[in-house]
Amino acid sequence: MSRIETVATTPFDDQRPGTSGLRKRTRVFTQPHYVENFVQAILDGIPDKASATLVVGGDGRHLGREVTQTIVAMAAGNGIGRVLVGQGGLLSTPAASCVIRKHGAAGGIVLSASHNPGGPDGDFGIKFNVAHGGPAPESVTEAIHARASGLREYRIVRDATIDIDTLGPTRLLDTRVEVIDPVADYAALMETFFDFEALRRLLAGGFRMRFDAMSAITGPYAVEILERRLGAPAGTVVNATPLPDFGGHHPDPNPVHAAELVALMTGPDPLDFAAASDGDGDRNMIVAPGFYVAPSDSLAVLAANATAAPGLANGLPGVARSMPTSRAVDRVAQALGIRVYETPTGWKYFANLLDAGLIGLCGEESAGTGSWHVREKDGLWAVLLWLSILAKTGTPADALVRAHWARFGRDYYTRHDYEALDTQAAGALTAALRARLPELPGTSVAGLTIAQADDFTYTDPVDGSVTKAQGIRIVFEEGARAVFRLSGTGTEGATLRVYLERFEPDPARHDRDPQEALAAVIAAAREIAQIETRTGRSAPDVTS
Ligand code: VG1
Ligand code: CO
Repeated sequence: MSRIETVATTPFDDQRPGTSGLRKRTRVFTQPHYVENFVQAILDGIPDKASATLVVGGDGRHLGREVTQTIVAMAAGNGIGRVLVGQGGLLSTPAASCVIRKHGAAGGIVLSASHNPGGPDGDFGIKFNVAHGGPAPESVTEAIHARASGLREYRIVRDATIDIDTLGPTRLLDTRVEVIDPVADYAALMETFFDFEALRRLLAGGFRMRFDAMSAITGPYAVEILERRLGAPAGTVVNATPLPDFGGHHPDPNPVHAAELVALMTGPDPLDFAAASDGDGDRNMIVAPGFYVAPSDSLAVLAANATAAPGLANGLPGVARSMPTSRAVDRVAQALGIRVYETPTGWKYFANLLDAGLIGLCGEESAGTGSWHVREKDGLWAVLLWLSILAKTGTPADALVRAHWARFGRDYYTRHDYEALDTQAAGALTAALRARLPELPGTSVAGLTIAQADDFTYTDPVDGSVTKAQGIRIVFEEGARAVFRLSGTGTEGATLRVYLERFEPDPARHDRDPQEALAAVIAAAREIAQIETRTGRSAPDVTS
């Protein structure tokens, strides 16, 4: 007989969620009580448990099935009224957001470390989303952290194994457990947002595309939507089966980790369009014939053409971008006469703006794009919006981007990541940079003149909350900018992200290699932050 057991435990000192949930090495999560402690801290924050619904699912990575079972057993142990579990423990991050909203859940737990590799030697993560479907705001993650830091016991139903592979409801003590189709609600939502008829016509008309699911969660979603509902030929979606170790790859859709797709598109016989998504399905990479479309440019192109989708047919009330995202979308907003909100990195800051109806589109330089339809970034949704625009305009993707640059100018953009740095050295680098901010304006570096230097503070226009120290901005007089911040999702040492951009209005100069076009900004950033002296690194580990 199943019964509720109260288990004594001691707190862990490292259960503070970062940019996107609690993300650690898999072997950190396999320590006895580690998962249970954090889950208890989440459940403790859910009010009216007996009438609450909790959503559970993840990207299919190693450990996901076991942790799904643990969460169901703990939800029952804590008297949660209803648990919706994605079949097989699967739910993409945007689908989890969709399910939470559609079924009026109190929240959802998403098991993913996003684009980080999976497996016993890879990473695992637990994210908590609140009732609006978006990532828990800082007030909630801080409360979870405080709770976890003092936790002495957790409640769990022992000897409970739920069949998470068979659709339908069962009971575990007083808790109703429903195993749901992970794709159905999401696919239905996409049918309401987009004109599937128009997309079907595009895909039936000889349009050639590829979607690389990178052996991660978007496979089943993309096969259902692109191939089954929209009629794209079988095989359009590649690496479509979610694997616990993502086939040994990094499920990160960028030109480094999706090199094959970029090679195909920049080779002699490119397709009309190619895209990829990350481990948990919230990021997107877009590749036009001949070139990779920088996420900041993609956001700007989508903003300029958003009305191609019925879900945005009334136009955008405003747009938002994370601070390090390039200012390309600002130029579109100015032309449209709408406002741009500049937020800290991380999707949680967009939810208030979306809830208040202030924006209809938002995005990040890290390949996240989204809208009001859920409260997460959404990889496949971005692909469908691109296809809607291509269908409506009849313009090839490469020509569309070039025409965009010709009209608005091009914001050359790149991000340099220095990974696995010594944590102290990275902290000292940013501290030294911060200390020098007042003296920088007016000085020249690598032929560029610094106009403004500050540390980004965000005041949420809806609830007035203030978030400080969100990235150091150096703005140059020459239309260029460098931003420095430390990653909040890494699992080894510190990662320094350096975001570099420069505006080029002249169409005759829109065909350059971004690294070359940005050479002066790159040199200036390296010098201002003393990157080589302080980290010992003469080049970034990842350039995207
Ligand atoms: C990174 C990105 C950020 C994104 C976050 C979660 O955070 O820079 O834009 O929102 O990952 O994305 P950081 O702190 O490492 O820079 V995902 O797809 O990992 O859920
Ligand atoms: Co992700």
